[in-house]
Amino acid sequence: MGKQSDALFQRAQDVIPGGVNSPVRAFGGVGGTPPFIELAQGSRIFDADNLQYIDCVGSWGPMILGHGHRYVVEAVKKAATRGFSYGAPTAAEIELAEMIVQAVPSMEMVRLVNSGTEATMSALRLARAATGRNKILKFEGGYHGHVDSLLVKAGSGGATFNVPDSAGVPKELAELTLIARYNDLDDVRAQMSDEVAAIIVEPIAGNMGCIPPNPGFLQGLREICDDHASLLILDEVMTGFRVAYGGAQARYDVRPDITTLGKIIGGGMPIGAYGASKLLMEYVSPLGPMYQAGTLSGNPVAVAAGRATLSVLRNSSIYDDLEERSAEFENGVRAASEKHAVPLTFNRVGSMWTIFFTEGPVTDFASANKSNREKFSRFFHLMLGEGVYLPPSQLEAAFFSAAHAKKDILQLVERVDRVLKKVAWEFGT
Ligand code: HOZ
Repeated sequence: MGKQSDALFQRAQDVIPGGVNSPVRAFGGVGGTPPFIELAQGSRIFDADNLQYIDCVGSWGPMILGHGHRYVVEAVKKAATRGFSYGAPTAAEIELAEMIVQAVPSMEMVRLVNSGTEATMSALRLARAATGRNKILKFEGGYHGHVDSLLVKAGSGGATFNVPDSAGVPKELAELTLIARYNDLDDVRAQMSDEVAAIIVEPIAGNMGCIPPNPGFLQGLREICDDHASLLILDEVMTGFRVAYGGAQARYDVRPDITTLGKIIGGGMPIGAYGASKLLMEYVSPLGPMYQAGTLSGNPVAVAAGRATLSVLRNSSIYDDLEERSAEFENGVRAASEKHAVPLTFNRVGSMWTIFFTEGPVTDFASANKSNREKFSRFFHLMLGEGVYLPPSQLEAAFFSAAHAKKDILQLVERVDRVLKKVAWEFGT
C-alpha cells in the first residue's frame, strides 16, 4: 500500500481496535494494509496516497447513484443549513416514509432507525412481541448486523475471521436462534416448530458472497411460516432499492410480514428502517407495547439524502442500465476465466455480485466456503494494484452503481483478464 495509508494504519491501531471501525475493512480476510480513503466521486475513490480506484464496494451497497451525486449533495447541503438534528418530527420524514410504503407495498407503515443493525434488532423484537414466541430461525452464513440474537453462525466478518458465534452473546439467548442451510427448504422444515416467532433471511444472500435464492426458495419460506403461524422477515438492507425499486420482494414476488432496509434509503448516510402491515406496526410504541426509540431516528440530513436518492431511482432507467453493464462485466469475467483456465463461479443478481474461486455452484455457506481463499487474496491484491477496489473478503458482495460507465466496465474486464492470467501462471490451472 502507499506510504500514507501504511502510516495511517499504524497510527490507527494505537487508538482503534484493529485500526478500523468495522472489522472486515481491516483487510484481515486478504492481508495487507487497507487504503485510507480521502475522496470519492462517481465510480472512483481516492486514497491518502492519491491512488485512484474503481470502487466496486460502494460503501457495501448504498451508493447506487455513485459517489457525490449532484442532486443528493445539493439536498444534503440544503438540509445541513437548517440544522443537523432536532430530535423532533419533521415533514420530510413523512415524505420519505411515504416513498418507502409506495415502493414496498408489504410495508404499510415504517419506522426509521439509524442503521441496518437497528432495523433487524427491532424487527426481531416486533416479531417476538406480536407472536409471544422467543425462538427465531436464521441461515448459516446469513448476516443481519451485530444483533446479539443474530451473531450465531453469522456471515460477513464473523465468517471471514472464523468467529461465526460472537463472544459476549449469552448462551441462553444464542440457544433461541435456530440455524438452517440457505436454499434448503427441507432443512428449514426440519428445524421449524410452532415456537418460532420468525424466520429472518436475506432474500439474496450478500454476506457469504452473493448467493441468489433458488427458484421457489422464498415462496417456500413464506409457506413454512404460514404453516407455523410464524412471521417472515426479509432483511433487505442490501437488496432494498438495489435489485429493483421494490427490492427483492418485488423481483421474486414474495410478501414478507416484516421488511428491514438500510443505508440506501439515506443515499449512504446512516439510516435504516423496518416496516410491516399496520396491524403489526401497531405493536410499536407509542401505539403499542413494543418499545423502540432513538434521538437520531429520522435525522433530517440523512432523510434529505434518502429522499433525493429515491426520487432519482424512481424516475429513471437505472435498474435496466445496471443490469446491462453488470451482465457485460459478468460475460467478460467468464470469458477471461475460460481463456486462462481459472475455474471460478460468478454469482450475480442485477448489480450485486461475487466472483468465487471455486468451480461451484455456490448456493449456500458450505459451497461458498469451498472457495480457494489464497487465490482470492492474490486476485484481490493484484486487482487493487490495477486500481480496482473490491470487497476485501471472499464472503462479501460487490456492487456497481449508475456512475459505472461503459468505459469503466471495459477497463474492469481488461484488468480482470490481466490479473487472471497472472493467477493462472502463479497457481497453475
Ligand atoms: N459487514 C459489512 C459488510 N457486509 C461491512 C461493513 C463495513 O466494514 O463498513
